[in-house]
Amino acid sequence: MQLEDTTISRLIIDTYNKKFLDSIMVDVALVGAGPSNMVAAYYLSKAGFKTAIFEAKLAPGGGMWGGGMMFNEIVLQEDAIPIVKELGIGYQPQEKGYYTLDSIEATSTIISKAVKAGTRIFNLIKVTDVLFREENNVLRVCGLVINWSPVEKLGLPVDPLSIHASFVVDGTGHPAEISHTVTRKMRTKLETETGDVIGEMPLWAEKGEQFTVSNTKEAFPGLYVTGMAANNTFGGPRMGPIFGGMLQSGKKVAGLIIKKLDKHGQAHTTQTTPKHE
Ligand code: 48F
Repeated sequence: MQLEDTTISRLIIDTYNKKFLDSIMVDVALVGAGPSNMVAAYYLSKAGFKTAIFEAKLAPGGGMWGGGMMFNEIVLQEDAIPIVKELGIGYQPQEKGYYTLDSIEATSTIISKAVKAGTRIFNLIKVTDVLFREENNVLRVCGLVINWSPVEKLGLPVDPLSIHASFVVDGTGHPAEISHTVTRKMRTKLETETGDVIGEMPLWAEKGEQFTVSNTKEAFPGLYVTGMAANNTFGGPRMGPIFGGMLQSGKKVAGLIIKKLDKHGQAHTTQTTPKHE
């Protein structure tokens, strides 16, 4: 077979454009490809909703690859094992209901499962802002404003593009970037105790894990928070390299959104993303 350079380029440009165009209106747009958002995306896609993740970095996976202090193993508690089993990640039972997972296997499997379920992951794209509209006298987040990460990094004066979504999920981890954007730019209050991003507390594994799941909820009409972004937004300790709460938070946020999408019949499309399973 003779290889033509221009055919290779055309195929890349053509297939990327189709994929991107098919994702400018989605049911759920998730910001950040960390473990919580990827688990959320897996369940949303599995339920048939059109789901896209926008990730600023080259590699999806967020803070899961590095385990604890670059020892690439993570710890999980018993409660999260059903999710690990469903995703097909290998795990080692240890003492007293603790489990360890190879962080490379865990991260790569979650990415693969989300994509194979139909999630589109767009890497190297930074979410810089949200779209908002007034619906029945209520302000609501209804999409994302995106740009290439290098454009943002270099500070180039290039205007962004927009994505419309029925729901947006802030899974940006510790910075809770989208919650901050909403309070800073929309000059409005979040559904937190103070109306603002409350802020993350120091490390306490047990409480951090509990809070990250209970803090997983709608922070503003149309905007949900998951993972560490939930603890920063609603206030709660960080938990360090134990990841059960992240997986449970992702599953919870997917369930909350699925209920709303089902109730309001808001799905833009039936899933048009090809499934690879
Ligand atoms: O931080 P991250 O892994 O989020 P998470 O799902 O998991 C937290 C754990 O990894 C760990 C922990 C558990 O003990 O505390 O930290 O809450 O992943 C967040 C992802 O969001 C991306 C970022 O590059 C990372 O991959 N991200 C952050 N801001 C943006 C973004 C943005 N504005 N646009 C696109 N991606």
